[in-house]
Amino acid sequence: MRIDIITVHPELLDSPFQHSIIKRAQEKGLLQIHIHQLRQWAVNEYGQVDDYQFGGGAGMVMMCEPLAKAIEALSLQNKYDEIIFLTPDGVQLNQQIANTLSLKNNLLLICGHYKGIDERIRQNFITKEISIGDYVLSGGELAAAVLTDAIGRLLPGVLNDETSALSDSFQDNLLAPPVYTRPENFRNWKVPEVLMGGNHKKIDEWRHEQSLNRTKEKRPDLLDKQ
Ligand code: 6GU
Repeated sequence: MRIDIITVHPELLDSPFQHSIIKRAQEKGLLQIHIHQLRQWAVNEYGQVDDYQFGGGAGMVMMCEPLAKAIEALSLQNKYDEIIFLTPDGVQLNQQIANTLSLKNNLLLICGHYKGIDERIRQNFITKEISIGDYVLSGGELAAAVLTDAIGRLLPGVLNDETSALSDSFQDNLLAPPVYTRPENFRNWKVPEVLMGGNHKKIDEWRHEQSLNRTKEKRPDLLDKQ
């Protein structure tokens, strides 16, 4: 999969993709991430990409021309399955959306700033609008990093244990069960006995029950989606 990201703050995306699983995904050739500075397509030599909003009001709006040129230039090189605008008024990201997007080949992510982007870009280029939650961030970059991470780890071959993405919280609308590692006894806090017994049927049953209980307690809303 290839993910292109258009941003006015590429430095915000330097670190998130250079570590851990997403780093490995790129090293294995399973994921290519390309970050593009929107100012390459600025309207003047000062690098201007935003302007005052018509009708008045505080806050700048990202202009049509730089975004249109950026999207068109990149679209000549890659056939995008989706052109995604990260915005707090988009649909809220969940595991189902990440799963669906992980099946695509080419995604273009647009990070907004200031008051947002000119509505005509949304109407004429954007195919999906995604939010990462009901709170406002300074810009779309951190959301783009979240989305890229959520998608990247699902690509076949990225996780060492292929089954482990399937057992994540949310994959079946259940939270994951508790996990333990050595030592078996820490300050007299003990690991549940069933996990030490080696009876895999019992362990699976215990884990499922724990998942259900945990979901009932912390996220009962998920059970309605079963
Ligand atoms: Cl995608 N962008 C911004 N600026 N704020 C957000 C968001 C996105 N998702 C939640 N808050």
